[in-house]
Amino acid sequence: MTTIREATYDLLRRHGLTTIFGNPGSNELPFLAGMPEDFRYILGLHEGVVAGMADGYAQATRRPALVNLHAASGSGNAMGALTNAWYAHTPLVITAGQQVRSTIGQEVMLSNVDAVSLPRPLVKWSAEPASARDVVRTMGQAIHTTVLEPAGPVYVSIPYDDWAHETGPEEEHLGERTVETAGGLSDGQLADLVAALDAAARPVLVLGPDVDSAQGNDDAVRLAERLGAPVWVAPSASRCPFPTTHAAFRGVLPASVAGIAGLLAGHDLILVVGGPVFRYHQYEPGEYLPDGAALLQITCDPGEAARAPMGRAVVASIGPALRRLADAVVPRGVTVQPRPAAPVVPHQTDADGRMAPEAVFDVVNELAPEDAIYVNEATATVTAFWDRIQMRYPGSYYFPASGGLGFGMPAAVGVQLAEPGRRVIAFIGDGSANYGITALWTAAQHAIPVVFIILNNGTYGALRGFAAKLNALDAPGLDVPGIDFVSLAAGYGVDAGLAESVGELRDQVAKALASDRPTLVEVRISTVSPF
Ligand code: TZD
Ligand code: CA
Repeated sequence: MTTIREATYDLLRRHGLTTIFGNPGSNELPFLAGMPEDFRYILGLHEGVVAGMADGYAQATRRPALVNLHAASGSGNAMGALTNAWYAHTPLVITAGQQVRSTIGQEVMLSNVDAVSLPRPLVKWSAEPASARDVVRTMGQAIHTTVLEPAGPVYVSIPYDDWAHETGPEEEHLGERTVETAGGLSDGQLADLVAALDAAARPVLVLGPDVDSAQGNDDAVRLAERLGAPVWVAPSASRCPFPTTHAAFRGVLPASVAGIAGLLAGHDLILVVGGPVFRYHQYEPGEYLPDGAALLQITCDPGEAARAPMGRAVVASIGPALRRLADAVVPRGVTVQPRPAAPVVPHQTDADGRMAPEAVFDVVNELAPEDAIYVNEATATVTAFWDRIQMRYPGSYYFPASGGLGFGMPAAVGVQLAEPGRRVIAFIGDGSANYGITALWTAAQHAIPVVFIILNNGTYGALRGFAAKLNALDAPGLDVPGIDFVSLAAGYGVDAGLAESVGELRDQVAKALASDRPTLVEVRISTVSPF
């Protein structure tokens, strides 16, 4: 006899979903009891951290990840993290234990009342199987739905008395199913796009995060080189789609209407690939496009295509589209000159014992391996980061895709778990760190060797920048003094130290990179404007 529980594990195994990121409760125990030996369970101490670890893991593996949460309360704790997973197009199969079917209506303790509505609108699809005999098919539907383009989280609530039921003919063919997308450009669309690019006098590329998820980075380089076009990264960058060491790399566009139109002035064709048009943040109204410019967008997400305020959009799988465009455009034999080098900044502490963030990035860039992976959640210093940290390979950068804090520390753990052959270095602001601090414990327990660098300026630096812009400088709640991250790290079992000079920073980062355990380095930095 095969139970629904056994058949579900078998289905998960067939799809490679053998790592479970979770935080358990009573409703989940009947599924987890006797977990097969080829599965591993990664415990997170808060569901925001569980979802953030799974998000990092899924993005870095470019495969779906499995999450198991406790009913409504656990799911609720994960919701903030789902804002990031949703905008990152991260495939996550989130399961939540539900109370015994016959008792949900009584609203017994830890029942998930209206479970299907709970995670909306941050999931592509949510379900609670109508009977035990539909659990395995529903899980299959969840797995197929999460990866179909655009990928995104899905949610399944499962009453715990379902697991012990026997399977029957309903389950027989589920394991063999495959479901796939064939989202290519038609020949006519390709010819049209190529004609537009070839006809442009001064084209520019703007690349979004889905270029990196589709591993289209090399094709983006080829396309840029053949067109002789400069390359910008789309605003609010959550991944690095183009080598920052390439001469054509110009930086990350600012997240405002006026800022983007200003920087792209002079171009007659803006080709945006693998991202929304555009993920603006600070409200600086103005013309959406520079004078005389047309915009073409290629996105895998119909929602991104439909909601953009300008341009012609084509919905297609990013990898093949980029490859075919790069093959087809006429090489122009033009080489783009590199942008000016980042300004030199003194590498010393100021009178208050604070280091310039630029100096911290310089030291880490010098010591880190060339293929290091960066997770960034220090909000005011993002521009300095992109100016100074060199990233050459696909999968080198992760930032919260919707700006929801609490992603950085957990995602760093998930990415490092997915990429044991590369080192993950996480720059985390002293504000951001507190939303996901318990990820340190998981890193320590599994010896996941992330190098956490806490950039401590004692304040919500980005909000100070916004407060100045929004005439809100007297707003309360902008400072976070008095947090000792070295002690917090020690409390969760992570080796940690405070670097009080550039020399100490150098030593501690070198030591952290040599360690096979997680390490935290706290450094006091001066506050810079996020704009
Ligand atoms: N809560 C959550 C979950 N996400 C948010 N984005 C915010 C609050 C608001 N917020 C920002 O958008 S940036 C920021 C906050 C609180 C400050 C982060 O401070 P930090 O980094 O110390 O991590 P900086 O470099 O000092 O800005
Ligand atoms: Ca800060």
